[in-house]
Amino acid sequence: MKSSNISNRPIFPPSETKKIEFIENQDLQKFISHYIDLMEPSSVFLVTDSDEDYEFIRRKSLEYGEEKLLKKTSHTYHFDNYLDQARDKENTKVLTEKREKLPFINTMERTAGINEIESLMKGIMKGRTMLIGFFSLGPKNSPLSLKAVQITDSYYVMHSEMILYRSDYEYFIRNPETNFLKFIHSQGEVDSRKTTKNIKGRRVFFDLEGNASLSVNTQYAGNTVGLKKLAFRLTIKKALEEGWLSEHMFLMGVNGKGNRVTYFTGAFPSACGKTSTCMVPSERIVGDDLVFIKEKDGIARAINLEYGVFGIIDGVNEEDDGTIWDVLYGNDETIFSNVLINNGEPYWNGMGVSIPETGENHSAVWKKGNKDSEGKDIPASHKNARFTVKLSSFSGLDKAALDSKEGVPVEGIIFGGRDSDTWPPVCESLDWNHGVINKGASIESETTAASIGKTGVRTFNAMSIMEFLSVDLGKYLENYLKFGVKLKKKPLIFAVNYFLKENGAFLNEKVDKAVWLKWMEERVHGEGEATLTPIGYIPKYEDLRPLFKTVLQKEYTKDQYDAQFRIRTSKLIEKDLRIREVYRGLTTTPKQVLTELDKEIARLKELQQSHGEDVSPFTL
Ligand code: SPV
Ligand code: MN
Repeated sequence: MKSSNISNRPIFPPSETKKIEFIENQDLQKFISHYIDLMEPSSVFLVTDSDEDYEFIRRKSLEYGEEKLLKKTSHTYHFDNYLDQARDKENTKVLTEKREKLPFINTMERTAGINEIESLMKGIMKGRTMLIGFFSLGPKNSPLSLKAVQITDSYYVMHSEMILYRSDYEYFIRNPETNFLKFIHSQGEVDSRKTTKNIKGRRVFFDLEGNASLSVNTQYAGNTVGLKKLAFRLTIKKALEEGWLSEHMFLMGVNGKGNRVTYFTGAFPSACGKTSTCMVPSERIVGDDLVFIKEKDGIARAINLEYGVFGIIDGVNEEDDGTIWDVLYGNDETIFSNVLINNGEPYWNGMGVSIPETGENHSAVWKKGNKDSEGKDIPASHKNARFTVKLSSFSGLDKAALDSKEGVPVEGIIFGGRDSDTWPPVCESLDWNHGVINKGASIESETTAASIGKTGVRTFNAMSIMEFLSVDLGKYLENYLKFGVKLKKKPLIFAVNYFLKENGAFLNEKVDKAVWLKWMEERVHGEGEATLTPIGYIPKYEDLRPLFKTVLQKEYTKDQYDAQFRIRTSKLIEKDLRIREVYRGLTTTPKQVLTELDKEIARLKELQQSHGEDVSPFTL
């Protein structure tokens, strides 16, 4: 039955009528109808998987002015409003039935939330075209993937989504019963630069019940591109209900002995080395931000949900980030957002070349020394300026793993933090529970002087998921612990810390992570020795020295090893106590959490008594 009554509406041009008639999904028809009635667009455009539709969106974004061409015509740039440069925590809310209190989460009663945001959306698309995109979150035809529909009136948002995800209109035609995630977005009224005007009306709401996210009066991709962090809130809940993991993690292959490839996932808070780890030039990148991990036949298998990278550009320079640099200076399609534009070229802070003192940036026409309304210096590019590219632009891409329908087996999980005085550079947990609790659930990230005015302020960020959490943290951890029980072969869990300091100076170089990856890869295969400490296993000097030689052509000294791998007992006990305090305050904390933390504290105290405060790894 071709039952498309919505296609009779006058706002459907004949071309679009055909496209919608091919899809017989009743839920989809109702969904689209509802938002056409609410937002009152003057026209509708359905984005199929065709090259023509891709080109249409890209061209319209330029014509309308949300993006502009750079000198290299495969490159475009986009600005978000000066006040719309990042995720908006305050106006991001999870809608729950009875305004159920969820620790760490900004919740709101569902009906009130929907009424509030729908009243902001009323008639908001008048005179505009509603764009409707159909996507696969994960590889097409994979049992691990989910489907999603994005409604937006922003060509830039749709264009970004088409770079970052797989268009899958075909699937909706072939499977009329498909369940799908729903994303509804409007950028609202825009100014002459085509940036959102009504920032006060910005809202990002999650309707977990309705499997939907609604966002309005914003353009920043983290608030608008549905399949990215909006879907994440919905899939965290789904994973909890169904017993798998939806995580804020990269996915990469590490090349080992012979032709062995070992897959790792990794969760790090932002600016802690996540992107640069999965893009270490000698290894294989699969994805840099979001994975699903599911159990099959006792093995944990992971897919990258994305097809592209929405990466931080600040500080990307040729020496430290050769892989990204090559992409940004290549010819592939790229959107630069919130960077400085001068004479058709993009510039950003920390790029390692001199930056022009004038141009156009997120504050409009810019000159060095310009101040904002609060009297603060406006930087050439925003700290959260980004690049949007397809993963296929990266030379180190593991294409087979990216497209794998079954996902790749996860053999190691890495948790990273930013700690000047606790965790050593790399450490293997004692077992699954110890890794989940004392590594993942204990991540802290130190703020830098630049962002807060005071260094060393540690922010608790379990699994680097706290800003995206949509479920009770205790239940989330319980699911993680239970997931391990299902596995015949549990991935080893590691913690890394690239930010250890002594007398104010970093103890490691950025490139050292390449060595830690090789060590972890060997450990997965039972190779290499390790020293048992109260916090887990650390590498032996004799194993690291040859690795530094072969991987980095560096001489690694005993003194360096000694300084980097000391067990700083008091600092570690203080950290465990801080984490213990957080979990003690939650009613749903699984009992293993406090037990595991207590056991580690006891082991550290014992070591402190026998070996003193600051313990050299050579004495263990
Ligand atoms: C992050 O900040 O973790 C990102 C970018 O990946 S955003 O889309 O804003 O979440
Ligand atoms: Mn992220």
